[in-house]
Amino acid sequence: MACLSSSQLQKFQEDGFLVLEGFLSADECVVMQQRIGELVANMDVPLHSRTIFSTQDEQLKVLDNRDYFWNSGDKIRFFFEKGVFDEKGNFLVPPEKSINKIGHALHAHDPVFRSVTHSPKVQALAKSLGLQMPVVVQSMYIFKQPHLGGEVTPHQDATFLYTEPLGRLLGIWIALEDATLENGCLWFIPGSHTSGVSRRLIRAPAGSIPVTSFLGSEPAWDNSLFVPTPVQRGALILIHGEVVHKSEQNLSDRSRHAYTFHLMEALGTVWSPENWLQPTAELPFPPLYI
Ligand code: AKG
Repeated sequence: MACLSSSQLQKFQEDGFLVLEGFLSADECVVMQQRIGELVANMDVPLHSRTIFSTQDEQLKVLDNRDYFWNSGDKIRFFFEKGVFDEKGNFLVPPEKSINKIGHALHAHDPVFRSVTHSPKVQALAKSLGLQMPVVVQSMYIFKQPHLGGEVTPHQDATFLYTEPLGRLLGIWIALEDATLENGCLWFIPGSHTSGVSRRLIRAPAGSIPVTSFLGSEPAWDNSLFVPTPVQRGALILIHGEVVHKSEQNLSDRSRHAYTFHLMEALGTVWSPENWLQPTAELPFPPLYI
């Protein structure tokens, strides 16, 4: 299952994404969801760090304590949906229904997510894609909460995780619950990964405000070009770093949990020193093959 056939490889090269249904079993999904339940039950986010993650008005809009987000690359941190706090930062909805995502180093610090990320199945998949020295650059658990889960506006992942040369970034997105048209499945523009990157998020030198800015702008993509990609629980979607994709708001009463992480082929690749996310002394990007 984890080894791609030549027709799957060809489809990935043509479309810039590929669905692998049944990559994980329902039981494997439940283990991750239960672990997230424990992390959320023990979550302690100080009032001043209650940070809203939204891609609605701009791709990355962080309110309140910006450092809480920008320094989360080597930590496990919690980010919230819009409208879940009162003006003092108290929860207006149950905390477990308020989280947009957890990021960005579950793969390094949590044993359950480390084990899935480095599992033999994922390693075999990376090998069949020809990756020689893949490293894990980040991970996220995305909740897409019922009624509250915000949209993720059209983007290319390399906008945020830029490499030279391009073409070295791969997203692995695993549905832990069925992802449907109603609860906010992913949508892709097939073949949109071949024309470079429209914009880049650049980290400003330390101490500067704003902390980041965009070079270039996201084109106004024609909505009719996007193809919905509903998948069942346990499906894995391979996402080329430059393919344009999005997900819509979840207006349904069912959540759409997903675990996602990004790999970079480190051989012959330069990770941009201007990326918001940088390897740190505490957490250099871990090799996938361990
Ligand atoms: C990303 O992580 O780049 C995504 O686009 C994920 C969007 C989603 O899970 O809704």
